[in-house]
Amino acid sequence: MSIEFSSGFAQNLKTAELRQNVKITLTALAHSAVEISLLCARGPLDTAFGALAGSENADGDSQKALDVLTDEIITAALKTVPVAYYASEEQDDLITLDTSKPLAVASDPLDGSSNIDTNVSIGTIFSIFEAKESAHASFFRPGTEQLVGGFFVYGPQTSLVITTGNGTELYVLDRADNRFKLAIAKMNIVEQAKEYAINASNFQHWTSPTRAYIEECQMGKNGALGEKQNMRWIGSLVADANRILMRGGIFLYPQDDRKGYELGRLRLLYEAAPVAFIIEQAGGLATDGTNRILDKKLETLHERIPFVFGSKNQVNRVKHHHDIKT
Ligand code: AFP
Repeated sequence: MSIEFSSGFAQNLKTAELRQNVKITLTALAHSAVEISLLCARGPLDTAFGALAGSENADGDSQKALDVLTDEIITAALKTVPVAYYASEEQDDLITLDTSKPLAVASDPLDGSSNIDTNVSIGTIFSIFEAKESAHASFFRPGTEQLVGGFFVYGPQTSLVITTGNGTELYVLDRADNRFKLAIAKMNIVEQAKEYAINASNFQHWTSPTRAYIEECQMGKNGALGEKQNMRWIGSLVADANRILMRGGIFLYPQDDRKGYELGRLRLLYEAAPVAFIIEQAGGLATDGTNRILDKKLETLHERIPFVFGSKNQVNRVKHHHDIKT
């Protein structure tokens, strides 16, 4: 298994040594992704599939057996590469692997896992930083300091969407020779599309700027947007993000007044920050409704953040509704 990196891949990273360490780490993650994709593809043929692990992760979500298994697969892979620290959605605390190594990796090993039984696309999200003097210092920093943001999608295609801050690339696993091959060298999100994604069942809990924007979408050609807007909600961040990268649109998981959702649902370190990096590098925007996600410094390991991303004009329209509210 290997990744056929593009000739320009990671050229913006400061040294050849750093580029090499990043490539080695990505290749190990890609090995894990192939293994995870095979587990997902076996579906209910595998007894562990979709079963509850009987535990909760640090965020209080119930863990599926596959959540735990994928975390073990990734931890084992990271032990073999130049990674000092690992932060996982599935672990309460940071994991120290080898303090002499130069990188730190954060990951949601199986995002969208509550969809496992339904056979829709799910994925692994990750972020790579340069390691600092401690595990804490390596992750408690703004997303602008990421070296790499990426996610694997386990769907009809097993793919890798990735950025090192030099544009966003798409690689697809060619199972004929077990290699991730470059499919799109420069992903480009259109500035305006006619699609929006939100879990509309939370309508009664939203703040007024979110309601105002979604009402505009629902009004279609009779509202301020002047055109019919289509809605999509997969409930799997990687799948919704992948669609927006391919054909534009907007994704919102805003804060709402349900207990525990005061900052939305998605986690900053291993969901919002890497996806925001990818989206910006593809020409889109990623905010918490108003402020740029990548400028937000991590304050608690599993903290959440309201997350709005996608086509520039649409994300700016959401900001407009927040600005006029304040
Ligand atoms: P799971 O990993 O528990 O399935 O959560 C998926 C997720 O974090 C993200 O991938 C989705 O966008 C979001 O939750 C869906 O949340 P709702 O179920 O509240 O719509």
